[in-house]
Amino acid sequence: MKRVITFGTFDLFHIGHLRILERSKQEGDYLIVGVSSDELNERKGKKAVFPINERLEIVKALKCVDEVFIEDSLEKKDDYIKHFKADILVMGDDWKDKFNWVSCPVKYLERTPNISTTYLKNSIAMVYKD
Ligand code: C2G
Repeated sequence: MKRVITFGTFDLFHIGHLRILERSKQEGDYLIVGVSSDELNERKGKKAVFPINERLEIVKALKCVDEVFIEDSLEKKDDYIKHFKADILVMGDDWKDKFNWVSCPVKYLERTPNISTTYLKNSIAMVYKD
């Protein structure tokens, strides 16, 4: 059984998130997803709208996802890979070559165009400004 691992914040869950998780699952048989903690987001200079327990619950409920955990640190990627015995790491290509140092093969998948959490936040702010 091939075990796939991927990571993300998955805030304001959208179609780009769903597609990368479904395509990650297609790389193997069992999909493990690390969801970034609120503290990790803050360190990355981002603030999630939905708190970690809700983002975790949404991702866990998806048919293509087998297991979830909280990602505390970007530097611990290889520890997570070893702990969950992952055979491959899959990330969107906005992270291209950023995680080539890990101990398993890495595949960067093309992002879904024209959608992102930042775009959603800006659209909502514009449409509902009054
Ligand atoms: N994604 C995508 N298409 C989009 C938007 C996002 O394929 N239109 C992918 C990203 O490439 C990433 C995943 O969805 O692989 C999650 O994206 P984010 O929630 O933005 O996660 P990020 O902040 O990049 O956190 O350890 C790495 C981090 O935890 C990743």
